[in-house]
Amino acid sequence: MSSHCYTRRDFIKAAGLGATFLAMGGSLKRSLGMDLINSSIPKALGFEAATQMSPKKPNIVLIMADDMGYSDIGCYGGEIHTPNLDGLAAGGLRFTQFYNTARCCPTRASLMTGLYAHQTGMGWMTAANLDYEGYRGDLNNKCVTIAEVLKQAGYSTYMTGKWHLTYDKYWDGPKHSWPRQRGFDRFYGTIAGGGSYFNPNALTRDNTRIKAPAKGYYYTDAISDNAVKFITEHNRSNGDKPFFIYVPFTAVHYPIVEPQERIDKYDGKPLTDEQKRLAACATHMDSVIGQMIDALQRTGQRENTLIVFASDNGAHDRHCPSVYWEPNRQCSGPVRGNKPFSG
Ligand SMILES: [Ca+2]
Repeated sequence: MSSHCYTRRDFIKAAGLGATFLAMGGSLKRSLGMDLINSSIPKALGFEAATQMSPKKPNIVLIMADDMGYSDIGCYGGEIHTPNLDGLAAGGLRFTQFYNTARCCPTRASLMTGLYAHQTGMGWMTAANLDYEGYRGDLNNKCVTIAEVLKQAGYSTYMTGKWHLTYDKYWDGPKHSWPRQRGFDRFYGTIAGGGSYFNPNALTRDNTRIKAPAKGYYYTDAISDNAVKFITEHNRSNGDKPFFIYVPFTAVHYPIVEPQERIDKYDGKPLTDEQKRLAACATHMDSVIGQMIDALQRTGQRENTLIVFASDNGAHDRHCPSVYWEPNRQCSGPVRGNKPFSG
């Protein structure tokens, strides 16, 4: 577990400094002097190593959970078994503040564009077009996504998982706001929001609607399997290029239906049945994140890859068990904080 704690502002300053330094090929170091470059924060973020070891741009893996409170996972003190995320935290940085827009779609719009959600047309959810520019329920063409920007910087761009930035009536209609049209070279996942883990809504490969296999399918596994596939195939055919992969899971969004053997592993713990399902769902996600890390290791890309993990918003209050309930305060069981509505 990291012994350092940095604010978001520290991170942005250091990241900007490191990225700028990389882009300037060392001239910044000469012009700014050694002390600034050698401060502890850039070192902790790995930028010093990156600047000294390789001019190659780092790969970026952006993983996101859905409706998971930040203190659920082990490295933040949660009861849920998340050894792979704990391992990443032990070798990286944990942040103690995180700002989001409280619901899926606006948060994802801001994450993808760096803008206020209203500037992207996603002031609310994809469920409705309210006839205001800020509330179209559809990612507009006045913004660029991080995938579009990174493509211009020479990155291959991949996405597996939940998009949720396309107006719900466009699932089978115009594709202008689908991932392939917004900067991603390859896509596997759901255009829509949450749904069944066994038969997800609007399951799509690139621009083609597909059906989940009737048996043996589980969305969390499929998201990871396709991430591993993209990472492996990238290494085989585009290994000289850096890549960006965005992996937004639907775990632990309700309705949580986990294989019983995974739930049974929480028998004997002081958890309600619903908490056990949530815990099993999060542990399942953690285990397939481990498979993605293994793929990076196996292909020799682990050391040149920045891995970021976040949750899109606080936990949903339907997970609130009575044992944790405090009057006049919404609560999420082993989770602190929650979003006010579903999304
Ligand atoms: Ca969410």
